[in-house]
Amino acid sequence: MHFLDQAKIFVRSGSGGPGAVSFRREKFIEYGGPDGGNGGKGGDIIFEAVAGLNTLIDFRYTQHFRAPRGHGGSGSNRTGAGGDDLVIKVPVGTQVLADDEERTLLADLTKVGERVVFLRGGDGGRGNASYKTSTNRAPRQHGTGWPSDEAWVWLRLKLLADAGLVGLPNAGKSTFINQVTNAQAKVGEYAFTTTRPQLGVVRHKQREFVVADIPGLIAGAAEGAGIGDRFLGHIERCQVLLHLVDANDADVAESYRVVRDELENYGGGLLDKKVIVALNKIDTLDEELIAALSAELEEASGSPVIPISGASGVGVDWVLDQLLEAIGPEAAKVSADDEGEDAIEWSPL
Ligand SMILES: Nc1nc2c(ncn2[C@@H]2O[C@H](COP(=O)(O)OP(=O)(O)OP(=O)(O)O)[C@@H](O)[C@H]2O)c(=O)[nH]1
Ligand SMILES: [Mg+2]
Repeated sequence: MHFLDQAKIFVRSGSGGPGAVSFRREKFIEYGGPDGGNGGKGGDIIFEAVAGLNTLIDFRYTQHFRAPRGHGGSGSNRTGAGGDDLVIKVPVGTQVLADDEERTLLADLTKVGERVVFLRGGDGGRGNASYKTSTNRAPRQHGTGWPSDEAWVWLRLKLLADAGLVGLPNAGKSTFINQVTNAQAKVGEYAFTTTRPQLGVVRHKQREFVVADIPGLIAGAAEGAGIGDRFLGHIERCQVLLHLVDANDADVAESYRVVRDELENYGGGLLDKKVIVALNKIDTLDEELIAALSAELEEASGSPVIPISGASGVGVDWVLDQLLEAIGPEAAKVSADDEGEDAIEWSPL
């Protein structure tokens, strides 16, 4: 199975229909004038962000999108019918990028219902009637219609999560998301159990926010080591990061720094985000060690450290409080009778 978070597609707007060459011929009217109508406009290519889509999987099966051309004009000054616009529905959080070296950002669809006219259809050509002048009363001239526009583009989906989980492989990220949401992320005692991002919705204190679990980071991830850093794009828009450090690591300060270094190498403002640091798996330690390791980690990170156990749930509410505070008013309110948890299924395929 492949994780599909980007797709390359071809789009082409419709060309304009040709203008008509036609002359009016009626019984008893001696000289009919030119009456060729204009061609219709070709269809636009429009991207629309819609709710209920979480992947770009559909674009694996359909890669070519062509809007219909405009119809030709006809006699009696009839304008040709326009080609229908082709609306391409994409998940919220989809970006449209040029197929060039820089992957120039061409469109960014961040809200449900947002529409971008990406390629305009060609205008219809003029019919011969519109070329009539005082000196040329019977023009045979007409426009052939404006050409269509086409492009290969990349679609890239960035998950829109409020909080992102980061840490080394095995830090307990997936266990944590399973504890606080009803996402069913795979947990394993080996590195890189998680190979694709997973979203879960947290409901806490009658508020709701989305957490993203991503694959673990290791030194050199920015250069492609491990699963690399390509999933970090998914947390670029998070309000806050939750950085989990496994208390059983040989050097928790070093574990912390390795991940911070990769965030820095990746860039994208990840290092400047609010971060909540938690010492995880404290169910395996005694009080004294927890205090000592927390102090070490506090010194390394320069921020308060919350000791937790994602597996047993100890300290988890405290973390959620902090996340909620960091996210602020963005976290939607839910009514009391709507308590319960949902997972947004990120289906890979
Ligand atoms: N004792 C204890 N073990 C934990 C805790 N959280 C996770 N584990 C174990 O640590 C291992 C790794 O957990 P995962 O949740 O898969 O870790 P991850 O950070 O998602 O790992 P990757 O997806 O590989 O990056 C598993 O064997 C878990 O059972 C915890 O709070 N306490
Ligand atoms: Mg995992």
